[in-house]
Amino acid sequence: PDLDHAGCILFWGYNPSVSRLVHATSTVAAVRRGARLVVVDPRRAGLAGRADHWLQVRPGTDTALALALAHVMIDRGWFDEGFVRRWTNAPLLVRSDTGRLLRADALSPSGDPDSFVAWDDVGGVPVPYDPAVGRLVVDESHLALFGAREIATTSGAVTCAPAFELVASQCRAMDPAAAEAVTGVPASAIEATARTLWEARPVAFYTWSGLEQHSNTTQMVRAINQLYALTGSFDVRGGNVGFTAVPTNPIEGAELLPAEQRAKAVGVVRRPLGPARFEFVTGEDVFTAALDGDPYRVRGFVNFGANMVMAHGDSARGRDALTALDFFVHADLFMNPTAELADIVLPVTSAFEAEGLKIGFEVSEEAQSLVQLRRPLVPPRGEARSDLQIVFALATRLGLGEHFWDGDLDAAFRHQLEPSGITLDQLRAQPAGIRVPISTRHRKYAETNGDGTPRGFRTASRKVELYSEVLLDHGHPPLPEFEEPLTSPRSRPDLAERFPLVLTCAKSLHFCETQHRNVASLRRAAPEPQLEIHPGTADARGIAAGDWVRLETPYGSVRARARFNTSLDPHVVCGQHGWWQACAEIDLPGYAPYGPDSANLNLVLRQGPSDPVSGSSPLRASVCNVTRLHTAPALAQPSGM
Ligand SMILES: Nc1nc2c(c(=O)[nH]1)N[C@H]1C(S)=C(S)[C@@H](COP(=O)(O)OP(=O)(O)OC[C@H]3O[C@@H](n4cnc5c(=O)[nH]c(N)nc54)[C@H](O)[C@@H]3O)O[C@H]1N2
Ligand SMILES: Nc1nc2c(c(=O)[nH]1)N[C@H]1C(S)=C(S)[C@@H](COP(=O)(O)OP(=O)(O)OC[C@H]3O[C@@H](n4cnc5c(=O)[nH]c(N)nc54)[C@H](O)[C@@H]3O)O[C@H]1N2
Ligand SMILES: [Mo]
Repeated sequence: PDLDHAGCILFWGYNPSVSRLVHATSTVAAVRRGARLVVVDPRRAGLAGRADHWLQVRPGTDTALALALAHVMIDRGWFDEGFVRRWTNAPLLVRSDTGRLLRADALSPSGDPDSFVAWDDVGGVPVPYDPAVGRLVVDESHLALFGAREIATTSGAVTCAPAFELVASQCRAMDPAAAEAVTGVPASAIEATARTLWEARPVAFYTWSGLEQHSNTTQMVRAINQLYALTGSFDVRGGNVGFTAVPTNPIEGAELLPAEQRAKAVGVVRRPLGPARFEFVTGEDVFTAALDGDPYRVRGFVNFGANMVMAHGDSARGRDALTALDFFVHADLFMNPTAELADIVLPVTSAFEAEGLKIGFEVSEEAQSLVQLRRPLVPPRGEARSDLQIVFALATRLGLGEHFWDGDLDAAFRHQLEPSGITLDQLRAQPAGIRVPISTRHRKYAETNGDGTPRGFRTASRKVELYSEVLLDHGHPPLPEFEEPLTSPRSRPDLAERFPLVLTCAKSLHFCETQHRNVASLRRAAPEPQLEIHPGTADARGIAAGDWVRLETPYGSVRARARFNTSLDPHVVCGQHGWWQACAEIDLPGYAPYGPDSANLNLVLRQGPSDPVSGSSPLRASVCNVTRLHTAPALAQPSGM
């Protein structure tokens, strides 16, 4: 998000006041200069208090809200028609018989099977769109966006409609009144927000964890991106901009992985469009592979600092999965509950004990131009080595030295930096970093390739695919549609009586994820795990502010201290994950990762039912209940960590 130039900032499931202060600072400055701010969050957290519109959405129902906003914008004509016609697949015709996009070879035997078809409203004829050329033969302003037509195909008449007609009717079904019933956000607030998004363009938006941990995350994020496409703000100044990167040599080695190895990625069969496509695996798929041998038994695991059992849903299953491995190596700074399960623990240096090269800092053009080689501030302790040193040493011993500069880290850095024009020696001499002049280019999709065709987007149609044939072909809805979160009281009426509340979670200001509870200065500020709860909800359960409570889900219970939050919906509570570590210095206890006295939120959450496209786990919209804990908790003693 180009916050410095945005007319309107939209934060959706993102609280930079906790998670990314540089974004929060820029946003406050933007608001001061008159930018509008929209925050979508079940909690009135951070900048929500300063927002023009704070939309208090019920956890996991964000798709409905995005569809309703899009409906208002389409209905009022508040959308960037030029962008939608020219750069999205909105005008391309969709066949009502198959749901697929109409191809030119359906119109005549000589038609190109790779060309799509739009309807020319001026000429009254179908016109082909060849993605290889990237332009139509008629001006885009002639194309129909609405309505349905009988199109004569080689196999008879087929009713076809422009993709945008289908988008519009899908959104119409979730008008503000319908969305209010689903999300809890008043229809009037939806109308007013749609107006702001349109009138205060360009819109810069950001989403993060609030939307990542749901059973319907993919469609949710698609719905928001669809809304964003309507604003036409993509890659314009003040919108979401692909800032130019300092030129470097690629070092990922993606080309070294042969296709037959890629095909073995755990999860690629179940979710071919998901993370496995990019050589990532989900925790759920790793645990299933290790425990059930599906798709094959994972036997070995090398883990650089992921606290798997604490960070993923179903911690006990995570422990079983890691225990089932033949060989498990974990590299970390601390003996966390995951490291405890490893055969070998490799001690790593902290960021302050090793050199770190960072090329570009993402958040703005200025930040992107900075290259820094941060020097170690203190020498490493004991046998600790940096992650890179460990990787390079392992690779060399495995006979892969030729791909790792024979273990020479400096040589690797030099290679990476070469196109930047900056040398390693210059960086070592200037630890504050060196700026490489870069200039931001906007609307790069409209630039021309060497062959004269427009660059467009990296999709089959080279357009923003509002209507996704790729998803359709994989058995998913081609347009974003609302699905109730699969673990909520509404989707699980069988559980709703015992577990009437919705549990979500958020990051802690003081700690990063499962870390840092051992740091006295931080732990003093946040000594115990907290559960945010509405005072009325607490009162009905005999809970006073600061009481220890038992948070129950169908899978068990964990403890936390009640913290009252009057701005919460009375049906929603918000927990914190990551509590296990003790702080010996100020004598504050640790908490068992498993068992009845645990404070580990992920012990009582599950990895499924996960998002069918991405595999995202439903950690943020779970049925739960809260009761008062009457007995003093028996806590683990502070250990030396
Ligand atoms: N201090 C600190 N900073 C961090 C981290 C940390 O642990 N501590 N972690 C880092 C990491 S790894 C990440 S990924 C980022 C994440 O950064 P953020 O995305 O900002 O993290 P969260 O606070 O988890 O979630 C953001 C907001 O989403 C809201 N939310 C919860 N459920 C829903 C929902 O269903 N819909 C919507 N719209 N909102 C919802 C929460 O109330 C919260 O205010 O932060 C990074 N920065
Ligand atoms: N319920 C619930 N679960 C969540 C989340 C949530 O919001 N709610 N958030 C999710 C998110 S967004 C994320 S990113 C994950 C985070 O989960 P993890 O990836 O496990 O992240 P951390 O707990 O920050 O760090 C794990 C370990 O890394 C070690 N470490 C720190 N620095 C280094 C280093 O330089 N090298 C090495 N090798 N190790 C290091 C730390 O000591 C720590 O033990 O958790 C996820 N789990
Ligand atoms: Mo994260």
